[in-house]
Amino acid sequence: MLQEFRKIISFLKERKIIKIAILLHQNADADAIASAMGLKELIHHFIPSVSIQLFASSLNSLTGNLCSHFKINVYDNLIIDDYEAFFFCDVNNLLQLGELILNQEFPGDKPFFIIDHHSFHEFSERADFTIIDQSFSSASEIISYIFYQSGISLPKNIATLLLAGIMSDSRRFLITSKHIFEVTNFLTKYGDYEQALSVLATPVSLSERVAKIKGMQRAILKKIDDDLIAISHVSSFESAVARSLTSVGTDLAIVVSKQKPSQLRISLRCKKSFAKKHSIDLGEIAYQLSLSLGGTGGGHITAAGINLPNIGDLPNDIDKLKHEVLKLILDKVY
Ligand SMILES: [Mn+2]
Repeated sequence: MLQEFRKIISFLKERKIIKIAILLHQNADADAIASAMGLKELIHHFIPSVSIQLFASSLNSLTGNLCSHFKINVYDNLIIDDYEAFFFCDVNNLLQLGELILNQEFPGDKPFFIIDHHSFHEFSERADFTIIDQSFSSASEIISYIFYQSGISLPKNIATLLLAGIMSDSRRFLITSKHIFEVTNFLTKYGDYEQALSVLATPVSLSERVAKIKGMQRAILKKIDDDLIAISHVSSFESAVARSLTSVGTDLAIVVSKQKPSQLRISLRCKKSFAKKHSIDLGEIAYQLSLSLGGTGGGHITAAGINLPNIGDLPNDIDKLKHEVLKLILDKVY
């Protein structure tokens, strides 16, 4: 990996390239930003005179905080003519760039490189050099591994960012890889682990917290054999409430949200073990129910939602409504 990176550096030096743009996927996440900042630092280590800028068509809400915390500038107005070479970081195709390239010819006659951990895309065959390895849990881990292999020391903020990138994409080490622990250990020599954890914590609004607590208080529990099922109602944040109910131990959580004048949203969450035990797919159940109730619905195996523009024949009284919805869903499960 270090060897491949050295090839890129030699290439940049030979061509006397001094203006580089690092391109990130739309809705850039913590891994995208962190790996790009790490890459920038790495390139600067070998070629101090080069100027490097980060581009993403949009940031996700968490990354906004991350950028202001670490004073990182990410631009959304890329002019290809202004740069001599491009790095794709945490992304390996043009589609994921969103509107960054829009109506511009890419890359023209300019070189570009890809550093990524996502599955293969044929676009990457066009790159001058690639470092693409799906066995790494994040692009941040790839960049950190190059630092680790080369023994280059890291500034504190870069090491902390890379820690945050690794923790974010690995879902706090739920998804691991061959090098993740040695690389993390290496980064903690320079960075601040506690700070990396805290920048990843998303602040939860007061209204969401209130909705969660009310949702818990109003939950009606039903025990069927060893299964614990809960149904509750809130006026908003129904999916967050359903998630909270499963996180405290409910196997299946159903949360209804009645909207004015007669709209109804239903959020469903269940434990993986519950879906497996009953061979169910909540997305499929939501879809089926939405067809019979006259709305839209769908989702995944353990998380789904139903949206009814009109409550129709369902009871208006909230308690009766909850019982009716519970019955409809349980009929699909048992
Ligand atoms: Mn990533």
